Amino acid sequence: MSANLRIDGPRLVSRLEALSKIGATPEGGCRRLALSDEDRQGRDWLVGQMQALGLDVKIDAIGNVVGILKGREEGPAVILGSHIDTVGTGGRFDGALGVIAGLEVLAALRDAGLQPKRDMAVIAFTNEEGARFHPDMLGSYVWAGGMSVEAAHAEKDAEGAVLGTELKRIGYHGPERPGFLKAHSYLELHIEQGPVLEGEGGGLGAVTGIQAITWLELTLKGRPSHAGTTPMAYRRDPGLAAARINLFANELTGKIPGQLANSGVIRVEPGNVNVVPESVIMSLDLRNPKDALLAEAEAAVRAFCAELSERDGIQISFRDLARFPAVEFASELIYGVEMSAAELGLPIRRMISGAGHDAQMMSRICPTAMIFIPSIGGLSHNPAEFSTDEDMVAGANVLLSAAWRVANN
Ligand code: HGY
Ligand code: MN
Ligand code: MN
Repeated sequence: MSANLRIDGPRLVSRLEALSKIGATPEGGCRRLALSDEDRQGRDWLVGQMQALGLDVKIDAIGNVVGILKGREEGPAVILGSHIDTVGTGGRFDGALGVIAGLEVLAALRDAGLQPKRDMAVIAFTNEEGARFHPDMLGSYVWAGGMSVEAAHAEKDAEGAVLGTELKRIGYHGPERPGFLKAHSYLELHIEQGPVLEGEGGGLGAVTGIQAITWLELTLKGRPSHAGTTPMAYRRDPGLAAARINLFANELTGKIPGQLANSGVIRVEPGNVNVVPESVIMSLDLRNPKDALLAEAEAAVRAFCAELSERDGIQISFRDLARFPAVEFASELIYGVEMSAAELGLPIRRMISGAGHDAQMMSRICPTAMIFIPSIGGLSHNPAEFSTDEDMVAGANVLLSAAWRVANN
């Protein structure tokens, strides 16, 4: 990379602030659930930024927003990206940083009058969070050929809204085929979302891969009855069963190395104080760096549920919401990220990602790597999520350097 090529730090920070205003929450975070009006506003803003930069803007059939900078030669593109949708209690940085930094890399090249050998692009993938529609990383999963557009369009949210209908409603059912732009490589800048980097006094992360993830939806059916007159022995209480399952999954995390588990969704019907519930719908988010150990944890949960169902007379059914194996990133790209950090005099250390990312999908179709910056307090999926301007600029400069290298090799 020409030695003094850098991103424009104030422009990066001001673009992030501008996007943060869209779907801003009173607690200081962002709420841009996938395909919501706030997501549409964010997309509209991004398309405007891409057009102002002179990028060739394309929208595909799952709503991925792509801005392309033509290279000198025809061929696969170096793709930068992430997502702009958030969870319900989202922060300002998760996803947004990677899209804004990708935009900034292309702007910096434009400012310097540099045209890469290869095409380069920045993508905002649809529904990375999976907070509204399942699975998570849906837009990049479809882009990578893991799920058909038809199946993705048929997905419904908890209120029964259909993904394809919502996509058309917000005007982002685009004409391009997902994956229309052949990928030479993919790089993603993201906040760490955990406490590791900050705990080590800061510095960047050269991400070597992402752990395996399984999301299950359990439907528990019991028998609604009066909370005051029904003797305990006569009750078939799915609310109690849900609590037992949640506790069982939690206890597994102390028995299976690296195992994580939580239940983020618990919907009780009819949800009246004085009714022993009729049914409960609950989620289980199970993760482990090792596929085999995650499979062991899931098998243990299923066996526990079978026993509980038999003993307590509760019907239990399962539905997969997401199921993605652990991935390892491309060693040559990881090394390139480390080299770029070294050239810039920035400390960096290797680590895997606890969170899922679009890079998990892109690594199915091209060499992929990620760069992390520290999350203050290790917080994310929380309005108080915070990273410093200095770390954002450092991460974006490493992204620029690593991307420029692969766009010209
Ligand atoms: O759930 C995840 O790991 C990501 O934030 N979608
Ligand atoms: Mn993210
Ligand atoms: Mn997230």
